[in-house]
Amino acid sequence: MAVWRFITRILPLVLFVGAVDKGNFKTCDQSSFCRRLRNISIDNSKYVLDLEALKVYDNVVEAQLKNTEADVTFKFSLQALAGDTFRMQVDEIQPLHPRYKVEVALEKDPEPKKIELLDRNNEQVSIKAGNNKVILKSNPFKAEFYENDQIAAIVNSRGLFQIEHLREKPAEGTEVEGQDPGAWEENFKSHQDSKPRGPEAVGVDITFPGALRAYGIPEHADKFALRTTGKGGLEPYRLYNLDVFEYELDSTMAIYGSVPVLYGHGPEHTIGVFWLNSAETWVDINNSKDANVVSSLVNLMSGTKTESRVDVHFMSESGIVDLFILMGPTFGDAIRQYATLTGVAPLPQYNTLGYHQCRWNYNDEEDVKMVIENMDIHDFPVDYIWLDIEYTDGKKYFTWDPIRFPHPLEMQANLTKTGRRLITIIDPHIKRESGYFVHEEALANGYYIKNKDGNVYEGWCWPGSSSYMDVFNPVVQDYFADLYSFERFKGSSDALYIWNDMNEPSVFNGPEITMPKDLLHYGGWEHRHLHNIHSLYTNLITYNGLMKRTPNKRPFTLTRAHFAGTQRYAAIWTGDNAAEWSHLVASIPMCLSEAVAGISFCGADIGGFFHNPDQELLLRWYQAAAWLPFVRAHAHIDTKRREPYLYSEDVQRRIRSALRQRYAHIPLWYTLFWEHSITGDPVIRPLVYHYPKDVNVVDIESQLLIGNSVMARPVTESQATNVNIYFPGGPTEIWYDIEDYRAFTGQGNVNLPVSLDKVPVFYKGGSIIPRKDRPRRASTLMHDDPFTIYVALDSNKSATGTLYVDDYETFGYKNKEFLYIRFDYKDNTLTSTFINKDASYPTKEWIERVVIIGAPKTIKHAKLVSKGLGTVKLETSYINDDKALVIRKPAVSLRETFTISLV
Ligand code: NBV
Repeated sequence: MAVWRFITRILPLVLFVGAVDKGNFKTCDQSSFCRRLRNISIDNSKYVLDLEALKVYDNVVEAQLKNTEADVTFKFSLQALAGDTFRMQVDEIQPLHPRYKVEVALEKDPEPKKIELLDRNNEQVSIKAGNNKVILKSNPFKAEFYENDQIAAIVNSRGLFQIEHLREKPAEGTEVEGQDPGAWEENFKSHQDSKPRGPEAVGVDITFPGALRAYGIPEHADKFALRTTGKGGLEPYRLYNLDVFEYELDSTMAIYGSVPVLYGHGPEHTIGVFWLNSAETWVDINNSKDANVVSSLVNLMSGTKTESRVDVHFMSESGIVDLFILMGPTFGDAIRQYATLTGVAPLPQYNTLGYHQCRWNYNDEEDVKMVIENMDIHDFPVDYIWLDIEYTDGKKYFTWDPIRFPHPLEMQANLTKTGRRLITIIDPHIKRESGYFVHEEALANGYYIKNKDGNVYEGWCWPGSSSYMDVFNPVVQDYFADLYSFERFKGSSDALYIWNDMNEPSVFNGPEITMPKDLLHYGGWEHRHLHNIHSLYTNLITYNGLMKRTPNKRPFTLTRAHFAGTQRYAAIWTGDNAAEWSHLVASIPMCLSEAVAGISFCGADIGGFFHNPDQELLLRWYQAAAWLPFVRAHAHIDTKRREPYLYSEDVQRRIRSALRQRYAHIPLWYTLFWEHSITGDPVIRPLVYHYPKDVNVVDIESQLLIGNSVMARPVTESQATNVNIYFPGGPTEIWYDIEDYRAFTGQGNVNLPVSLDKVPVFYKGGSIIPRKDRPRRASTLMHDDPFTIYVALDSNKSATGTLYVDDYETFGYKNKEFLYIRFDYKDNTLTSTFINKDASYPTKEWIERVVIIGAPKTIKHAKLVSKGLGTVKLETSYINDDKALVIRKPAVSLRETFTISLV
């Protein structure tokens, strides 16, 4: 019976290949709380801040906030935090039930900052913290945030603030005037949500005066710049971690991840808001540029020029109001302020930045061996091979299929011999099968999530009937983490890392393919309160498990679902995309949105997960993916095999060259990941990040910056013969094509011809880029390889850059075992210095070559001076029509500082 149900009801759903079935997912109008909050009338706020009793302490302002309509009083606090951030919280004074406060997303308790009272009267109170000022207005309540006396953000500007107090359920049959029919019970398709606590939604609106665009709130398969939503128009952006089969592009629908941070950006400043809430959330955006035609006409006729602004409205089903205002003033500052709160990605192993070969599924040990052998025969670099769900014994995680994978340890040892590693999938559903040790232990110890009636919850997923560990329970967290130990996960070795899929969590027969909201978790919380942080706990557990298993190796986990703070534990990918050009296009804005939301380690399935890409699409996908942080090819079980060696010589050559470009630049990626781990700076960046005053870049999402030195404009159009590229930075900025060193000077659009071999990528004049140009089969075999240092000169004939090296896999760097080097080029001389003078690492790496792009044309030779080598004359020669000068064999070790002067 169960099998029959699976075949008839669930399988078609899962293997459904076509457009997304939108009917499986709610619209705002089908969700009672979204309906309620979206219906609040504008400019009619009922909230009043009691200024009389307001108290200003060292770091916090405390007051009471009254909903005058409902006659309920709340506690309000505004805290100033280190790093130009404010935190506004509103909670009930004595709630009927406690309201959920998200803790796990924050890395640590934020550090407070001193507040100064500037002024107070009956209508408003002004305070100051650093360069920022806040004016709290009483009636109606508003909070205005000023950055250096310039208005930057206004909370409750349009009066949409709301916190629904918890209340007793009205007796059966009592009509409550104006109450939404779904307030105490809600149905969606065949699912009923019992909503025992009734209405408990929270919402807030924020206006960014002067802003041109808003960015952030991933994950959506949408544009990088957020679009205007609104009644009768686009649905609000939804944040609710969901497994959406064949998700639709250009859509505000929720998909796998939810990161509730958003930036209002204008030429004057970029201000962020982080809405810390783990419940289902919807966000309306209103950009003044999209104001209706009538108001534009009125403005035109009356000659008034309304200032640009962006209004946003966050609406969540439950929780407290917990809003951080990141005062910038630059985009970089705001992102760093966000990183101070939610943390950064720890330095990954070098090899994780290489190429990952995945497919659902590699069939058996022989298949794995053959794939790697073929990659070697055809000279494709690869660092990781991945196993999807079929490696398990009947979808029982932490086991191996005894027929297809009888010798997992031997398989891993063989991979390690060639410098490769393995990644296996671990999903959160646990097969309910007697004799399966994980299920038996979880059942016996009460580790599973419960139904609303207190019994163990059963859902349907890959293994059929499944239950799910309550990852919110600290005891379960320890237990689950321990499953990653060698003793528990038999057949695993330290060459094995983890892929956490389906952790939204995906439940095939649940409402919206996830868990019912009234399930019960540890501490009595309903699933509705925590849904969006479920995956964060699964990742934390995996991270802790791998750390415990192999304490001196940096863990690697890939996760599908994610939330604010995921970057501390895992990399992400954009889930089940499709083999279509439009999905290739979307991979760039999707990863850029994640990067500004703190999650830089992002990539998309190369080739597209569903369907079969043609050769051109596959090739262009490799070329584009080589310039995103995480590079993995992956494909659905029903697709044709598509390992790169299966294609024509021409396609192979081009894919090989794309992957070699990637491998050559891993030192740059690795240095950027190091810098991210120190500063929080994103590894990839939209143009607007570095060129905030240039209004031409606010919508550019086909180009991206890797750090501040490389700009890529992957070809994502079919049969392209040319592409349009915008060169930012003004008339003196120079961008050099990285292949032929052609210089593009001055700001503006250029139409560049492209062949199938061409990937338009540019070094910014003024940058120094470290590369390893010797091709190898895996990045682990490149550890000792020498560097080529590319110096791309700016209009002043100078440049600067950094390089970070260490043992590339352990935590030795925490004991100062690394070299962090700065290169400066000025007055025809390249100099290296150590940034961290107290750090050292006995590296064998050395400098094999220096390429100076845009060098003067009159150089005869070069002279190296270092302590170890003394003074050495070096040969030079010009290449590419004298566009660059090569300095041959400086042969200086990275361990010593040096100067090389052109003579
Ligand atoms: O485990 C199978 C797949 C996996 O290959 C894919 O990458 C995930 O996003 N998984 C989803 C389950 C279902 C796919 C229809």
